[in-house]
Amino acid sequence: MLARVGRQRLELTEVHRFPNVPVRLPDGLHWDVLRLYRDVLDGLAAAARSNAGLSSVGIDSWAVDYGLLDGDGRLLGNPYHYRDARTDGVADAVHRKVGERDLYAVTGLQFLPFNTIYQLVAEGDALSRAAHLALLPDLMTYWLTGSLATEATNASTTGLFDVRAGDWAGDLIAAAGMPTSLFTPLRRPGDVVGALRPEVLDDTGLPASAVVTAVGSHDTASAVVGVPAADGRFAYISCGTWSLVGVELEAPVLTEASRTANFTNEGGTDNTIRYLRNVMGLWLLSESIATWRRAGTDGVDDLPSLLAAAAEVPPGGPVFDTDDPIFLPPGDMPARVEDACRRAGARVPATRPELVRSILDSLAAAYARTVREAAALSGREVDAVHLVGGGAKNELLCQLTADACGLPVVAGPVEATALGNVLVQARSLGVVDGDRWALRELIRATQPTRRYEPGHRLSA
Ligand code: LRH
Repeated sequence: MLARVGRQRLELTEVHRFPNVPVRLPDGLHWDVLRLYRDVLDGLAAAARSNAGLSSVGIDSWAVDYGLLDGDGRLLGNPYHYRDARTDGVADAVHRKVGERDLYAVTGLQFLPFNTIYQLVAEGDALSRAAHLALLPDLMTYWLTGSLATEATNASTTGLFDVRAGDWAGDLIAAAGMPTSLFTPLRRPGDVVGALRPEVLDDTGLPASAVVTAVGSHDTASAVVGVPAADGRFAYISCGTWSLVGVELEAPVLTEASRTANFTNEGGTDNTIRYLRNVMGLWLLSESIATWRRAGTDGVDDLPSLLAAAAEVPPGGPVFDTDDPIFLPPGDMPARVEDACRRAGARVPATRPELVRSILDSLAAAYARTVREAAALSGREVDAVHLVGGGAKNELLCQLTADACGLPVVAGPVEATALGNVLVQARSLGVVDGDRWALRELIRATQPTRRYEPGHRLSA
């Protein structure tokens, strides 16, 4: 995404889009990380072609995943995908060494079986060959600049970060049996990382004056900056593959009630806390469509028609628990949804539109439950829900969410993550100034949103 930013100006242009296709190898499910880096370079080259004066680059991605580097900075093996099964059962072994209560008291992190701490333990001997851990956006930053460090918002998703100190949790790292030397110094959103390597300038045509600037490199941290709220009385749903549902706080909530409700305290930009839960998200829908595509079913790539048909399905249909971990791995999603409906004692969806509607109804119910819990556990009053990310394009989901929450839903921007990313860069460069509310005001003034009131019918 190429951005042009000024005090009254915020424009995004998509210059390069590429698929991120995981690869199944004999040893498990991996990201194709060199392909991703190649596409990052191609994207930067496209940006350079459309703007000769490009001044800064900021990188964000999904959380928790990493590459391991040796002492010379060489990548040891291809990074694993967090949906790989190698972490099955690992958490129990870790919790026998460090109890869940103790983990939560330090990290404030929700339990997800793929948190970095469990993935690192699953590495076994491979870990002893590694000198450094590089979370994926930090790996890209390292390849672009030669500078290796860990951006703090993403570090907060590892399960090895002390949320109150805002630093690596040394005692916990030692208790989990890992060398502290694996973890590189932290950088914060807004820090200038440095210039691009000469090979990168060659490959992309970017000017030597361009720098890489640290942003909220956890995509959700950037997305929350990109929420166009005017005051703190909002909940957000950052809605893409995952739906991250919660509120923004000034301090973590580390109570036992919060732990048992599995709420997370992830680090935000400007020393905020993203108090949220992971809801399974549009993965349920995208993996259903992928399953139908693999089976050669006609018409499954026409999402607008599928959603229009789902909107015609009468309300009150089957609802299931979207948080069931059976939905995590890739594979036959419709079969798992049908099974979950059966186990919930609900009718099994009989058609594709019914199955899509069941997914959206179930997600909306999960969003409403999570917004209510986030407000209750944090004491934060919420009078609007901001739904940002790709899901903001899904009118049916937005309306069902407003209905289920009993609150207005403000949908958009779709590109909240990119907007949050570039605004933190622009502030670091002195192009804009002010706190996160000033950044959000610029988003409100420049980006369209759509408001959904509870109880309204969608017009065709
Ligand atoms: C969303 C996200 C989420 C993490 C998951 C791995 O893209 O970063 O916040 O929990 O991916």
